[in-house]
Amino acid sequence: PRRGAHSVALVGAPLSRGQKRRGVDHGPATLRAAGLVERLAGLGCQVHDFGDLNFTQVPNDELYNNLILYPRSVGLASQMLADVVSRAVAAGHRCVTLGGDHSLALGSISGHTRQCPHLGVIWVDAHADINTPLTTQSGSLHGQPLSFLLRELQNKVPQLPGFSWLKPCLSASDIVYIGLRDVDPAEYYILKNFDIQYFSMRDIDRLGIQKVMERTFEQLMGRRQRPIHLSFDIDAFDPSLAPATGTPVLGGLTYREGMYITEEIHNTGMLSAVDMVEVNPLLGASQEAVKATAHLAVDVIATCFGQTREGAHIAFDELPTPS
Ligand code: NNH
Ligand code: MN
Ligand code: MN
Ligand code: MN
Repeated sequence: PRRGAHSVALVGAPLSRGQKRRGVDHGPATLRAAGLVERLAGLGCQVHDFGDLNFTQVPNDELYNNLILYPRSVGLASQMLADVVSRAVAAGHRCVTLGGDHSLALGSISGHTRQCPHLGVIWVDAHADINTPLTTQSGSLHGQPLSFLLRELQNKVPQLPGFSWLKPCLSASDIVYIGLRDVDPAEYYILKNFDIQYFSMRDIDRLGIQKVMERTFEQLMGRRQRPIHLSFDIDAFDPSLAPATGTPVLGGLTYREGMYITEEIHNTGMLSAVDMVEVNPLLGASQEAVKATAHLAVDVIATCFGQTREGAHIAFDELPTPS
């Protein structure tokens, strides 16, 4: 491979049972159609496309506790994804998971920690996704994945059907949020009570994105370098930029803030896995709206792997000489 090039595994995870809107299972196809593979290849990455996982709905997947939707289907899909992500990372690839809804982070982070037990998570999202099955108001598992992964919360989280394979693998100090602006009361209690580092949109307004990234790396890598798992919910962006998503919230990231976040993450050299989630091609007001959202998601991923705004990632080390 060329100097500085990355070996990138792509895993499509067309999971939609973690939320209620139709269409998010078409996310992987939409991101591929937006030219993801070609963009990564153009950056000099070696792309290993693992294709899309085949998630079958588990029959008789009844509500848990009269509220939680499709626990067995989400549990099984995440278990399958965990195995693939673990294998991809073990084979030496950076692993990109294409969602699908955000409940897939149960699988991608679990699988990643099997190979990298001390990784740090950067969770870019309008939402905190840390409700427990006992605090969720929606019943949707995409609003809950971090509660299952956090060691500190285990005595507050019931065992769901389909989740027996899952072991908590993160500590509160391993997570940094960026972009929050729609946090439920119980989630806010958890963030404060367990001292989880977060940078809300208000914090980005106050500090600027540069300080936010400095403090993010100080939190995660201040003591020692460690692999990074970036879990990127496209709804972190302002809905004017990313309209094709299930739960848009006003006042999100600008394009420049999004690119700065991923440029800085790439520059650490420690990025090991990425989730790109919640792109839903059935929810754009127009075909253009869907294309804009997908293209933005591809820009995020490409920037993670070396695309920059100031010049080429691959060094051009000699100018042609006239003969
Ligand atoms: N907090 C809400 C819930 O628990 C909304 C979660 N929706 C998301 N998360 N899109 O990223 O369901
Ligand atoms: Mn999310
Ligand atoms: Mn979200
Ligand atoms: Mn690089």
